[in-house]
Amino acid sequence: MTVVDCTGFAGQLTALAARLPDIPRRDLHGFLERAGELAAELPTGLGTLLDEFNASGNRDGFLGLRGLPVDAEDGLPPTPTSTPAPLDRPLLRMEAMLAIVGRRLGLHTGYKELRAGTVFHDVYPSPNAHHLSSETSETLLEFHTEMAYHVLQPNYVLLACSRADHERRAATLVASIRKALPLVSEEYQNRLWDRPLPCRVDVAFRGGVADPGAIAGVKPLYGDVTDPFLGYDRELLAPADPEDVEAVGVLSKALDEVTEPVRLVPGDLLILDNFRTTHARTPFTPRWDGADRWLHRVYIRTPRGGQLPGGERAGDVVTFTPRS
Ligand SMILES: O=C(O)CCC(=O)C(=O)O
Ligand SMILES: [Fe+2]
Repeated sequence: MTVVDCTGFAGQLTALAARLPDIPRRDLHGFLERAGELAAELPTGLGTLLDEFNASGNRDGFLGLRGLPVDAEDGLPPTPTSTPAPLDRPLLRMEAMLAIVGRRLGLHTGYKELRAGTVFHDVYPSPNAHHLSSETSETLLEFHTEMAYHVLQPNYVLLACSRADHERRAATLVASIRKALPLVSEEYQNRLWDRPLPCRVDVAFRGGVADPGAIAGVKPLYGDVTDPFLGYDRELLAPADPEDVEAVGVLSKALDEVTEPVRLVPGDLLILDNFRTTHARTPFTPRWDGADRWLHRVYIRTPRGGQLPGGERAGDVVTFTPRS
């Protein structure tokens, strides 16, 4: 598993974070521009790791950073119960890490229809969450490639942890196509190759319609034949042709077989290669006591896969066009 101990960098990272504006949401473009400057000053060992991951990825499809500077439990506000965060909320340390690490990789992106187009998301359990929502807790959040159905799909999903669940039971599951592909026979690979399958979209992108159905087309495998990209969503992908159903079933099983669990603890930052993996989260039990699991999330776009057509800045908000 690709988890890197960053405790040795904590002093330098704390010093970098201190040079960021204290109220990130007041001028988010300015905040992320500053983060971009600081990203160039990351300790060489860490900066190089990020650059290498960005250039070629790895077999696991993720990079975990452990031991980053995090707010102490007694200095942390209660876990949120609503979204988006107030505009005047002071910068948290894990948000600072998402800003700087994210800028080393690419451009933070807001999605207009999702969480009011905000860029920094709080991920926390919510009672009665929709079963497809990151706010679920006692049910499994099934495998999904984030916004696989969106033309401007993010290249990376970054999750940073301020609080774990009380029992430290929740695991973020990651399945990598580089590991799963050899388990899929050539016949099924060919079936899934460059073939857009009907795909539903998440609730935020349904335009207020309860169920618009499969309005997108998602290719499970595409890109470079020897090192393909993956688009896989266990809930939303809706193949209709029996041969497609069978091939998706084989891919699905292969992904299960190579799944790696990551239990995020405070000070962890997980970088998911969203073009080569699918991710999930196992159940946990919230106590609704203000100290429930609390992650921070950002989406990063890079030039890979044509995700930056031109002229973008970190912090831009994009609108939905389904893949077809
Ligand atoms: O809670 C987690 O570990 C992951 C949730 C998730 O899939 C997300 O926030 O995108
Ligand atoms: Fe997700």
